[in-house]
Amino acid sequence: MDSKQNNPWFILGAGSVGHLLACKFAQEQIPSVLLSRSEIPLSAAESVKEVQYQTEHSILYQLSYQASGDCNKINRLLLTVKAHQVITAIEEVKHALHEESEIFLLQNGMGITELVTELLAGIVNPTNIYPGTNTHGVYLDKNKNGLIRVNHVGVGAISFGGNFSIEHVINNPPSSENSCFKELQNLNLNIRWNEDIERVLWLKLAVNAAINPITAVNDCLNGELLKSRELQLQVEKLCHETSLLYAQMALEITESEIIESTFRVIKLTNENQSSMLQDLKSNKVTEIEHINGYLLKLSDNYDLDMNQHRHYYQQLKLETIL
Ligand code: KPL
Repeated sequence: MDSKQNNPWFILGAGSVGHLLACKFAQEQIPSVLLSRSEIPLSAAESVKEVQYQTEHSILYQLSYQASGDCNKINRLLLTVKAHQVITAIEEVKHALHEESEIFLLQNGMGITELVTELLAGIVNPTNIYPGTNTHGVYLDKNKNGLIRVNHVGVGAISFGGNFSIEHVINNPPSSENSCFKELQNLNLNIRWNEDIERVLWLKLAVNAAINPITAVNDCLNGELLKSRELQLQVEKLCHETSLLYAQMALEITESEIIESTFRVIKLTNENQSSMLQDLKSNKVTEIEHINGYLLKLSDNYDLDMNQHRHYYQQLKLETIL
């Protein structure tokens, strides 16, 4: 085995984004392992599975899976679980992490960087924690043979940056020579380094806070938001409220930038089901608390009209109870 085989990328969170990354690693013949959240070692049949990657072409990849409890050393981790699963997910892999482990975060919503930095204090060097965000449109289903199918329906981008939750962060991509970041950039997923990742995350939060609840409540693909004037108005109203909040918080992100970014992501991912719609359809907890709920909590500090956010927040809370 060469050193690459001994140093795979681990992906914790075997949902649509986790599987997209695993397929792209397989395409580049870079070893990666999808971690299942389990104590018990996986059987041979569970450890390697054939998965169909679907764009305009269809390719079969053999992906590797391992139980998180069965993994004893993680050098490079991509955390792709949902925001509300971060605490338990970190608990499950903590034993395998060390000072030099490099951790790449891909959650919707804000506050995750601070949370992971705190959970891993004294275990992982905080400068090795890299917040990030994804705009690729991808969803999972099964093909006619029962294989997992990874539908990559919208080519977006992934941005990572330095850990802004700690002071004096050196905002450079991880380990320049022999860089694991360069390996990520080989994945053909438009993976970039961003000097101001915190701003990118705030902007993405605004985008998710408009696209996700509207598509979830109306049970529609992202692209439907362009086809109906009524839905477009809803998008604009949510973006407007978010911009009022950001102005109060002195974030330099304007309403027109939020609206422009939101419609750009809608166009890029027009055939996608938003992650909130996917969660709702499969009876999973949605990220509403970390997206619109998070904005609503922040707005309590100001005298602001956040009626649209409140409306969607309440609707989605209700949908999850029903
Ligand atoms: O982030 C997404 C999500 O669904 O959570 C987008 C980019 C909007 C794709 O649907």
